[in-house]
Amino acid sequence: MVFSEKLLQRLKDAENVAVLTGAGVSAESGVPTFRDPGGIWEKFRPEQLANFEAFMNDPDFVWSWYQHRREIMREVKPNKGHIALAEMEQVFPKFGLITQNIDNLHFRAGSKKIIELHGNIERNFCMKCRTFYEEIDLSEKKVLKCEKCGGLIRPDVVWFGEMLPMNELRIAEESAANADVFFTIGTSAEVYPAAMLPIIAKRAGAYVVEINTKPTAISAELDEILTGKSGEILAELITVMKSTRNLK
Ligand code: BJW
Ligand code: ZN
Repeated sequence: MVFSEKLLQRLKDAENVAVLTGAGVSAESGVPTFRDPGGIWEKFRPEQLANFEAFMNDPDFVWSWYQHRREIMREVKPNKGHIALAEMEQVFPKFGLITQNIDNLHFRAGSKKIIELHGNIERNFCMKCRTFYEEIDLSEKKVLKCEKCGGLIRPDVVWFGEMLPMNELRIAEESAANADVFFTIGTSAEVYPAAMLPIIAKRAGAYVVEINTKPTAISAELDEILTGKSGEILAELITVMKSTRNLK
């Protein structure tokens, strides 16, 4: 992969780098994406499962779908892309890793500061008394009831029509607005407000780079498009970043 002179210069000078990741970053680990063929949503539209009404209509069905995804996520490992992003945190004085993913793979790759916009699949809470439950037993195929109050337990993820965690969204918007270079990686940029972040960065003067296997809803608005698998591109990019900044 050839990186442009402009990108290399921007990275050499950058103090502040921010990254938005989506499901594509975990694809090379074996986690299905949402909107690609063979993805999680192929049989069901996102709105059919990842929303409050779907859960209330058939909690066991939606719960078993999350259990299935937990099974996949616990079996897979971080890939070269997650590892390169964890290393990038050490390269730049200010680095913001913003993820839409709920799969814990950035954490497992060693990233320390992660802004999780859509929650985390390993956290669950009672909808009635908000007691939190972690490390759910994967053999529980039927929705769990709270030990304290009998309320339904749901995953601590953000469904359609729900607000994103306010603090995380504020930090993400600030990181985007302050970035010298902003990467949007492995996301179709179809889901808002996350898809606004690269645009916020662009309007505030950042050099905005997309890494994806194919064009997205916002490609035309960005500065540079790197087409290919994010694990491969990020592994090359971190090597170049370290050498341009004289790091080992
Ligand atoms: C690779 C690769 C490789 C593959 N290497 N790349 C403004 C305008 C229009 C609508 C709205 C708006 N503001 C809000 C809305 C409504 C809605 C929305 O955005 N709808 C759109 C669909 C139009 N947003 C919301 O409801 C949000 N809440 C909100 O805004 O609250 C305020 C509000 C409330 C009520 C009314 C109005 C406002 C909440 C959104 C929550 C999204 N939740 C999900 C589920 C999380 C839990 C779970 O996982 O079960 O989050 S949906 C799903 O999509 C998940 C993802 O994080 C999210 C984004 O998907 P992502 O990561 O981009 O994956 P894919 O599959 O789409 O793309 C993968 C990409 O990777 C592809 O491009 C591939 O090419 C690429 N790829 N292999 C590199 N190896
Ligand atoms: Zn409870």
